[in-house]
Amino acid sequence: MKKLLAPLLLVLFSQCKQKAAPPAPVYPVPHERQVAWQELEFYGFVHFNMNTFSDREWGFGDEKPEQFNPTALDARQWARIAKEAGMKGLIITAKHHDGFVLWPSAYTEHSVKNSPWRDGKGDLIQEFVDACREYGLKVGIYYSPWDRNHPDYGKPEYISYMRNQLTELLTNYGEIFEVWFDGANGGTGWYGGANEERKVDKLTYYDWENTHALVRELQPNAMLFSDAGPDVRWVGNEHGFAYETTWSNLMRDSVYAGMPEYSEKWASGQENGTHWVPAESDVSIRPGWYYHAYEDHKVKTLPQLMEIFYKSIGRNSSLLINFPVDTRGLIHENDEEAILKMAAKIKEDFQTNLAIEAAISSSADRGYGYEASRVIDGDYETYWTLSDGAGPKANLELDFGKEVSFNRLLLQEYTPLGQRVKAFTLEAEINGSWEKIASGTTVGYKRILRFPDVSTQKIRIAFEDGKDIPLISELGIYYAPKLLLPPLVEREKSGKLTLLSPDEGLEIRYSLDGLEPSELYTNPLEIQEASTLKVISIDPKTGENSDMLQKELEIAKAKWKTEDEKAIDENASSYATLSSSKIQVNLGEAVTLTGFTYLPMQARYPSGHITEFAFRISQDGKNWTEVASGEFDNVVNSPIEQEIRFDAISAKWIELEAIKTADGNPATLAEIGVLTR
Ligand code: FUL
Repeated sequence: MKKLLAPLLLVLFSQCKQKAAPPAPVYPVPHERQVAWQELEFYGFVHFNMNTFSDREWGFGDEKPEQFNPTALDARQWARIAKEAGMKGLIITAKHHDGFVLWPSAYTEHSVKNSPWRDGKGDLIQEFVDACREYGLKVGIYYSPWDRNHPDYGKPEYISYMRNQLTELLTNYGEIFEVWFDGANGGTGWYGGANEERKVDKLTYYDWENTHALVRELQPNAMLFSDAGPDVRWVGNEHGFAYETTWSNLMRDSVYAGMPEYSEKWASGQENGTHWVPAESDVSIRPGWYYHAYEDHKVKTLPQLMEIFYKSIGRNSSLLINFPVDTRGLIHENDEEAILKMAAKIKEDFQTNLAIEAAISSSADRGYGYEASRVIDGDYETYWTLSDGAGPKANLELDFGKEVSFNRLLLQEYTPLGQRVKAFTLEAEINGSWEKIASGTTVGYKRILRFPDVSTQKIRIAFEDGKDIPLISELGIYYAPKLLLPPLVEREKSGKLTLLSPDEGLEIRYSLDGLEPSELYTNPLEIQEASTLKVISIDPKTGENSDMLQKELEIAKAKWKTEDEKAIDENASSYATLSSSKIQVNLGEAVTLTGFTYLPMQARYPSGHITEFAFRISQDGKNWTEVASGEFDNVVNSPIEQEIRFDAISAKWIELEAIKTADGNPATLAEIGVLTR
């Protein structure tokens, strides 16, 4: 009898508990395809095309198909890495500004079909699609509207060419999740041999309305990307950073791809934007979008990648990280290592949602089906909200039942009914009173706040302002373990040494005498002598420490003088141009030298790398003795600090002469230094 009663009661009970109708939307709201896309959050870019082989970022359009010749291309390697990194899709540069196409298009000869790769029988889009499907990744296509190769670029005929190619791409390769139209339009190009500048009216030339309509017809679920949307918009920078306040709403009719002032005025979205056009943050894992061997040492570090994660996905944006696939046709080992470290750290930071174990209550709710507990049920489709007309203000309160420590708050709005929240605050109950811990403005699809560790039993999230009643789908409270990496070391010309912690709340210990790093670092140090720095970061909570970093510090450059201070300012990003092919430095006193160092220019587009040199010393700045000469072998591909040693000799002056530079341009130099040990 008892057995029957329970289910019966449950049925009766649930019948009296009717779920009220959902609130009315706050417009604009996303289209279904946008809702599905938003859940992807993280996907990858593959920049691989003619530029990979011409070693350029923007090829001129006069390259030859024969140049396209990867030696070990394996799209499955790209897909495997993307999958392991937690990405949900990949977007490939089917055609970049130089016009070369990765598939055997019927409409051009400037294609893989005339390249030596796979004897001209290859179809890289097909290989890419097959690899993505095998790994369960969505497929996206980047197609550059600007074409520096095509003779008709700038004329109406080119628009037909572009649409023909889009038709090939969007009919022959199955489902495409995003079509990426670049806003870059430079002007000059080869244009079938015309070698001239061609300007187009970016607003009207591409007849976007009909070009978009074609994409819609062929791929109704594909998201259309450009600065202006219509489905997803550019975030306005190539750092991978969205904004503290990021609206998915956009004044769409006021923007167009490639327009001036887009980044400053429009990119963060507008509270009263007329259309739903969420942001996508794109960034390359290296400085360049395309592969250049000289950037092998410039792959983004884990702290940089985590900063990108928190400032994109954590700020109501999707994240698109680019792999510049190398000339072999593979993602470089350094890039793979970096992205997998990032994936592991994201996993670690969001391992355990402490909110799930908490008792949750709210200042008000809309009744059955919309209670506070909906924010911790792990189901995005259910949400906590208020009665109609209740306004934007309300609180959620969590009682963990015991003291817990955390440093991350994650919130998600139920965006299918519009983005609403304009201001919220996280408070913790400390010694019986509520203290403000952190606050934010917009939430949107996902918002993550980072703050120093807090230990408490109770927290409150106060929604303070919004466009209407808040609809909160999910809430997470996490303890992200410290980024236990060695501190960053910064030196100034004066000798001042600053050690920077890779994360909040870490302790730094160091030594300058070659012994174990035991001294607690509190303030910058003044280091004049050559010394061996050993340094570690320690998490005082766990007692764990990072790997140790050892760095040989040279004598400070405080007394040094030269004609262009940028060569001795200890700043790798500044550089001096050597007008007379020489640089002379007065060391201010006699120093026993055992060698010198040369850091090549570190800019994104460097010039004047020194490949042949002579190095001289002097006691008076007049009479010079040559102590070394030779080559910097691999300085173009690997512009890292070069060290040249010679027999110990005392000097008051040094001189470096550039006998030859890699590109014949005047020699440049980020930094010159000496070795004294
Ligand atoms: C930019 C292009 O000019 C770059 O080469 C790259 O493709 C990047 C994703 O978009 O606008």
